Amino acid sequence: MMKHFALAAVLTAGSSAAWAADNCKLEVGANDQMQYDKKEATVSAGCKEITITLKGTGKLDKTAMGHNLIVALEKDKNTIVAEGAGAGPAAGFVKAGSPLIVAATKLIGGGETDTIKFPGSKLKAGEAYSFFCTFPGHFALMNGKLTVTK
Ligand SMILES: [Cu+2]
Repeated sequence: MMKHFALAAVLTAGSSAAWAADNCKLEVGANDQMQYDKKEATVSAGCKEITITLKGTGKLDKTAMGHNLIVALEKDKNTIVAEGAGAGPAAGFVKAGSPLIVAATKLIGGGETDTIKFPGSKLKAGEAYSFFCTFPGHFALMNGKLTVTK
């Protein structure tokens, strides 16, 4: 009983701004087994800036087991993956200037990190977004659901 009361007090005390701030930063690890360490994540369109950090937690070089992280609408995923394959390794498997891409990290290998920042206003709350890797053959395993709240 005391426990429930204490939790309710904490929830009430935490301002909505504090909760929203929690959804402005996202960190995702990517390993040598072609996996992200998250299958879903939530960010808020109300964030002034959303920061996403991709960490290569494996050991392999990016030419063998490179990873990136693209944020886009779920419905555009297949197109972006195909365009990325066409762009090739020198472009990090991302078609430069693609209007379908909300944000994209560079291609990294094990031990490397890349951080991207973009305004939350680039996302629409309630739409179906995804985060995924465009290294050839990876996106079937390396994709997650990105929920966007207000
Ligand atoms: Cu990958």
